[in-house]
Amino acid sequence: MSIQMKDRTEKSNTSEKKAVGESAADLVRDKMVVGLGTGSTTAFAIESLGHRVKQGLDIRGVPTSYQSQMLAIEHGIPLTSLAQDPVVDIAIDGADQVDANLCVIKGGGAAHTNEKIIAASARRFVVLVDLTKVVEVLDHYVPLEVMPQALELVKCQVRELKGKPVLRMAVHKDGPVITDNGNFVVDADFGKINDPEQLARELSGCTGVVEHGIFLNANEVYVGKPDCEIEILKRKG
Ligand code: A5P
Repeated sequence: MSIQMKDRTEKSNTSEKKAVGESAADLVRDKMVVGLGTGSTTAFAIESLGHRVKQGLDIRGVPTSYQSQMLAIEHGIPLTSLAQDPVVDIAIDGADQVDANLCVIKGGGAAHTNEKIIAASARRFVVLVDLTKVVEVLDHYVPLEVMPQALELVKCQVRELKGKPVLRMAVHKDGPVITDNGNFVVDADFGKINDPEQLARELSGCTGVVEHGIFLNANEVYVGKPDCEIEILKRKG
């Protein structure tokens, strides 16, 4: 089992994820266009939104992945796209790690490019995590969605930035993970990331990287605690 898979399977914290998922769903109002994130935490928000839709809530969801598209269909949430609704009222999504300045690392589920497009199209971007994902200094690997033909070039550029690149391998498929957009994922370990803004700029400048997993535009982070209380971290200023 790769390190990445271990991270995703060992930390489940289901009750905290459910609590933040349900409270994020409560932020949604009638007529809103809602960005539907990817992952096990947002799945609870989608399920909860589905219950409210059955009770009459009138919303349209913009899915960030096949996973969220399928879940939304399963729970009866009407879907739309950025082509039809280019402005999203609220995007709700999970994360792999968050710091106190609301810098976020995403992409553990290989969906960060579509997640970033939808978060950037949103008036309000709400991130959902459990307490284990909140840190002083980010040190999670940074997922990079990479054009397949640029794999070796991207690995070289990551090494020049003092990172250790690993091609993410699939679990129930031979060979690499292929994203919903048909690309590879390289997980880049930079150790402690003291300046996420700078690293984000540098990764954006790497040829062949479609998108990196550092998100700097979260408006709020909902943190689920073990007692199922929720702390809301808000962007300062
Ligand atoms: C998908 O690529 C990711 O950005 C997820 O949103 C992130 O990994 C959080 O997933 P969990 O809620 O399953 O921990």
